[in-house]
Amino acid sequence: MPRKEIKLPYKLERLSILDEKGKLDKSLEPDIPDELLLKLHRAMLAARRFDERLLNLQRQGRIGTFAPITGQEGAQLGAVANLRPDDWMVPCFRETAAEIWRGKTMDNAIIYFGGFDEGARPEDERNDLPIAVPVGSQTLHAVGLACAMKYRRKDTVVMTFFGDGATSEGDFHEAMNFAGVFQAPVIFVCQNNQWAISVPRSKQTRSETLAQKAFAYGMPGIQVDGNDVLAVYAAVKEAVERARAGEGPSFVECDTYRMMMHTTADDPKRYRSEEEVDEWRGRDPITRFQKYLKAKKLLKDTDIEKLEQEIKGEIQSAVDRAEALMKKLGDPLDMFSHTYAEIPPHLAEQKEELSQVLTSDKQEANHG
Ligand SMILES: Cc1ncc(C[n+]2csc(CCOP(=O)(O)OP(=O)(O)O)c2C)c(N)n1
Repeated sequence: MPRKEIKLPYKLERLSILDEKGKLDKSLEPDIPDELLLKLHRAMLAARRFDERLLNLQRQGRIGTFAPITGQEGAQLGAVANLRPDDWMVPCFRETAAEIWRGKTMDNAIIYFGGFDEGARPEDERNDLPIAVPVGSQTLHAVGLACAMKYRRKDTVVMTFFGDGATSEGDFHEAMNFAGVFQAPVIFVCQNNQWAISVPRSKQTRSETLAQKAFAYGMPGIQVDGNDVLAVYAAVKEAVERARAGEGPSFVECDTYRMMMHTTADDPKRYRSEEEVDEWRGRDPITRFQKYLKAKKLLKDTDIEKLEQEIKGEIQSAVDRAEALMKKLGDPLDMFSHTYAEIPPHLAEQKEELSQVLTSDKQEANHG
C-alpha cells in the first residue's frame, strides 16, 4: 500500500490591505463607495468613544458589568457592513458596535448594561437576535436560522460573531459541522482577540490558526488582519456573496486584540503584560483607517474634531435618555412577566407573596 498525499481543495490565506502604518496595497483595495467609507469611520469612532463613556458610567456605579470592544471596531464593523437590513445578525456579548450599526440605539445598550432586559430587545425592522452570553451558543442559533432561510428559498444570509475561546466549545463544532453538511448560508466571524478572559490563544488550541478549522468542516476559511477594516470588509464580502449565491458557509478569522479588560469585572494586569498591550496599541484600527481616509482626501483633522464633538453630544443625549428611563424601570414583580405567556400556579403564588412583602415594606417606610 503506497502512502500518498491527499490533496485538499483548500488553501489558507491571510489578507491584509492596510498595513500597520496605514499604507495601502493598491492591488487589493476594495471598491467601497466614499459614503460607506465615511460611515464606517464614524461608526468606529463612535464605538470607541461610547466604550470609554460606558467604562466611566460603570466605574461611577451608574451601569453594571459590560464587555468593552476597544480595538475590535474594525473587525466587527468591517464584517457587519456587508449585511442587508433583511439579513440576520447573531451576536455574542461583545458586538455593541455591530448592534448599533444594525440599528440598536445607544440608549438601549446603556439600559441593557444597566441591568434591564428592556434594552436587549432587537429593533423591529432588523432580523437580529439579542446578545448571547453562553459562549458559543449563538453559533447554533445562527445555523438554525440559516437552514430556515435556505428551506424558504430566501437569499438572506446569517452572520454570527464569537471569540477565540468559543472555538473550544462543543456548540461551535456542532454548528460548523451542521452548516457544512447542510450548506447553510451562514458566515462565521471569529474575532480572535487573543484572550478568553485570562486564557491566551496559545492555550486555547494547538492549531496554527483558527481559520484552518473551517477546512475540517468542508467550508472555505480565511485569516484576515482584524485591525484592518478594509481587509475584514473584503474577506467578509466574498463570504456573504458565496452564501447569498447558495454556495454555503464560510469562516473568517479576524486576528485582532481586546485592548481593554474582558469585562469590567476583571483586571487584565494580572494576566497580560503592558508591553503586549502597547504593541497592539500601535496597530489601532482607527488611526490606521484615518490615515487611509486622509490620504484619499476624504477626511481632514478638522472633520475629525467636528465628528468628535457630534459624537460626544450624541452619547450624552443617549445617557440622559437612558438614565431617565431606567429610573422608571425595575419593578421587582417584572421578573414574573417575561417567561411564561400564562403564569403557572406556583409562580402566581410567589408573585402574590412578593407583592405583599413589597407593599408592607413600602408601608413601613412611609411610617418612618
Ligand atoms: C458556556 C459558557 N462557559 C463559560 C462562560 C464564562 N465566560 C464568559 S466570556 C468567556 C470567555 C470568552 O472568550 P472568547 O470566546 O474568546 O470571547 P471574548 O470574550 O474574548 O470576546 C467565558 C469563559 C460563559 N459565559 N459561557
